[in-house]
Amino acid sequence: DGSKLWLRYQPLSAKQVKSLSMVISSVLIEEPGDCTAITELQYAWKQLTGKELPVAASLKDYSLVIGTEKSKLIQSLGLQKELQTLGSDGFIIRTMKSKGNRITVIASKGENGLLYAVFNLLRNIQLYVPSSNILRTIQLGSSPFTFDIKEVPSYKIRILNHWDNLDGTIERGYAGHSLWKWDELPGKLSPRYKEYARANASIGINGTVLNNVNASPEILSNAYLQKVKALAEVFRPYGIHVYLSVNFSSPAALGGLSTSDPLNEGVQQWWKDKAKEIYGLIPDFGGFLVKANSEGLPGPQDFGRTHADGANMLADALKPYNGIVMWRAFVYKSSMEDRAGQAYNEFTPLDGKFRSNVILQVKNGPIDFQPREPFSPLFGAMTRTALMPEFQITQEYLGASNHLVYLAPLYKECLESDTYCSGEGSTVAWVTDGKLFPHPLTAIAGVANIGEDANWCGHQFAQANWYAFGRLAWNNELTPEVIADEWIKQTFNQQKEFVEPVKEMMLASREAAVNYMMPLGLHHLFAWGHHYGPEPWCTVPGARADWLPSYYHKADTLGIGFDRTLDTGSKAVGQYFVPLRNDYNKLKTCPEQYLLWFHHVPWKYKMKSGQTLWNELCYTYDKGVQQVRGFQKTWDKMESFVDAQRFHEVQSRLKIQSKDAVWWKDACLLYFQTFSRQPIPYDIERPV
Ligand code: GCW
Repeated sequence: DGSKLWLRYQPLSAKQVKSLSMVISSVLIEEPGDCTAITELQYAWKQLTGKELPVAASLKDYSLVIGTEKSKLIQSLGLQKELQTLGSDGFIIRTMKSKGNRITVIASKGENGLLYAVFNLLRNIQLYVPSSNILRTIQLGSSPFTFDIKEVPSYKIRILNHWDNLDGTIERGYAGHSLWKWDELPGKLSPRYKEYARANASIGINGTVLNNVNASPEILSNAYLQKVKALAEVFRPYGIHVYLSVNFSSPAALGGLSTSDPLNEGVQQWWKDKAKEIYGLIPDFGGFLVKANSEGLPGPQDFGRTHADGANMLADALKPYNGIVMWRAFVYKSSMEDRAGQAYNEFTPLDGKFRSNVILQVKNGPIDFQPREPFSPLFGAMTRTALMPEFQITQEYLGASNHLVYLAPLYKECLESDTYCSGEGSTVAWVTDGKLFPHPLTAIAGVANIGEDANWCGHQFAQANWYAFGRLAWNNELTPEVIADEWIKQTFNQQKEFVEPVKEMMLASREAAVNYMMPLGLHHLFAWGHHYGPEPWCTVPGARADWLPSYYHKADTLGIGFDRTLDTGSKAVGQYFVPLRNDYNKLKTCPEQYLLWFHHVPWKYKMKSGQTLWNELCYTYDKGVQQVRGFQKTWDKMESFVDAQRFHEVQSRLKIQSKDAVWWKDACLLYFQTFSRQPIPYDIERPV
């Protein structure tokens, strides 16, 4: 079953255990003594080899030496200076010689680093321990089966955002109800809390926002803070800090004040008192996440103040305790202004006005977690403000937990996008991870896809998206290929006949979803409210225009697409740096994957393939359908490699996905055909 996620530690073969014992045969730990890293190491070792790893009293051949910079042994190995460069979470795993002994050293500055190192070591052992007697070099070392690993995470804060409500439901959650049993807390602790913390620590996640950004003021009541404290205590040994989403009107709604104006002294004091109360209970509390003046939520603008006024007031309250504010830039109003350009227009004038413990949390694209969007132009545009990317792991716009869509390619596409803000090479990754602008804060957030389903994420393959987010947050240079490979091998098995086709399927799956849902830059063709299926024709009397698909596709008899160009359109393209601005602005140079995002294009426009736009749309939708049928065939062949439960679960969901893909194709093509007035080519699977 899927409950163990990627932490299955399947037993190594006798040969593998033998080769491993030629590298590590005992463990020696001086400082910090008892710690989660050691518990995890021993647990996994037993699973992998069938035996405990003997604890040595002194250094000998094949010792695994573990310690922080405080350890005398680590100091005697001359690693101290190097450890200073690793920050609190970084680590070294290195094979060395000491007094004639061949040893492996795991060292870090703080205890969290050791935890990440142990999980790294265990991953390497599982993925690369040679199955023959011939010892091999793993990672970067030069002698046989040598470790020479030094890692420092890309982002200081690697955080999940749970959109979990206090009544146990999850906004956009597709894996059952919330893991957090608010009614049982703080008295009763579900065993899954610890499992959750372990899983996160194993991929380097070090923070979690427990509650929905559409936040209930109640979360800050003392009764709830006691519950939060109980969770924080379970998470602490795994290096996970707890954060909360807060409602900006809490002083009025919860505290009974007459206002929540951030410049009001009573309001400021209320937040200061609240911070004191929180830190009295949870000394390592991380801070607040705030959705303000967005989708009807309260915020500083209700009082004629700016986002900076609001964020800074909270930041000042948290500052004495080293807490931070993650202030979301996901704002848009029902107005004549193009929604895609609104966040940029609202936030860029505030650049430089935020406190140093404020970070702006920016969704990867300018609209809303669509199957494909260009990156948000805010990245690179605010050089004096710390910015963090927000990705969605839960598949609100990607088939919920019915569709197999591996999201590492989507995350990576954004991180790798060149903003050109400081010339070529100014990628979103570099803009946000501190390489280009030295902000004291760096962070990255993922909206969690976790619920109380036995397999945690609804779809077995949705676990890969949680895994991929964590791995990219740790190292934004990893490739989707490497991450998929790691995940498949740990979650299923290492047989090449399984790993290769399944990896190929995963890597193709995001593009397939784009193809059958909204190719060529189309966006937001989703059904009203639930965002699962297609409804490009949707009309709702009295509804906001920007909540209807017609706002985004703008199909008419002349063509289709949103004109965001400088001359005839909304001008939102002007928010990108040169050369993107010019490239996107011109029909001829705009990448076709963003064509209908930036342009209203005639149906008969000639695409690079030589096809008309209309035909290209038809072929691309059809391609998406055929890709999913291909995934079904691939998976069917995997039956003998997987346990029956997981095999059937995935198989049945792929059936739904392929039916849905046809539904998307037929719905969109038949609807758009009423405008294009062109025939659907005979060589595609035609609507029935
Ligand atoms: O797109 C919207 C989602 C909302 C969500 C919002 C946000 C939490 O449909 O459900 O609210 O994004 O990110 O704040």
